Amino acid sequence: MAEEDLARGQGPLRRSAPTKAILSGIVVAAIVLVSWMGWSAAHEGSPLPTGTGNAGPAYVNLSIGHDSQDALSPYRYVPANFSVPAHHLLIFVITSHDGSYHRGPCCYNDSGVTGVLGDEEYLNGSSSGVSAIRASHIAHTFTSFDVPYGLNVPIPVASGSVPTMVQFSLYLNKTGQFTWMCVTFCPTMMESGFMTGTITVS
Ligand SMILES: [Cu+2]
Repeated sequence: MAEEDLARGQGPLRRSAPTKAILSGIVVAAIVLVSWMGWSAAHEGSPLPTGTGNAGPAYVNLSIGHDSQDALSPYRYVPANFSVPAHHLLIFVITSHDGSYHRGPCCYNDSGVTGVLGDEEYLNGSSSGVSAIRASHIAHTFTSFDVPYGLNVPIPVASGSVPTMVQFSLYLNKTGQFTWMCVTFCPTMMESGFMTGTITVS
């Protein structure tokens, strides 16, 4: 066999090493990518109702009475269970369509805004906050005795067909699962998935 043929014959063998290295590299990269995607999915938890990227504040949009066809809708937060990032400015926006007053003879002072930045809530896009809602104007509350600093945000009664929009901000810096609830005597008070649920902070 001519030297040239030998060289040609060995050619593919000589080229196989870098080809294998490239293929191995591609396989390793694919495994790393797939693993990373799996890890990301596993660490995402339930998605926020809406949110921004990690750089900005995270928005949590909750609504009450969102479905006019559902008789229990005025007595249900949607979603009731959700996840938020820890160590992040959280901006909650609760839109309530419930026009009825439910406070009743509740044992808890649900009028004051506590446990949120400035201890104030902002109504209907106003830039001035309020620190309490008159008891006779409360439809529901968003309350947690469970989060590190306690939390109480009264949701005023909506007027007619115009929903009430309540905005407040806070940080939740302890990870884990925390229970929130509505402490007014509304028809589904303390019912899981309606007027109580879980905030997962991770
Ligand atoms: Cu309620």
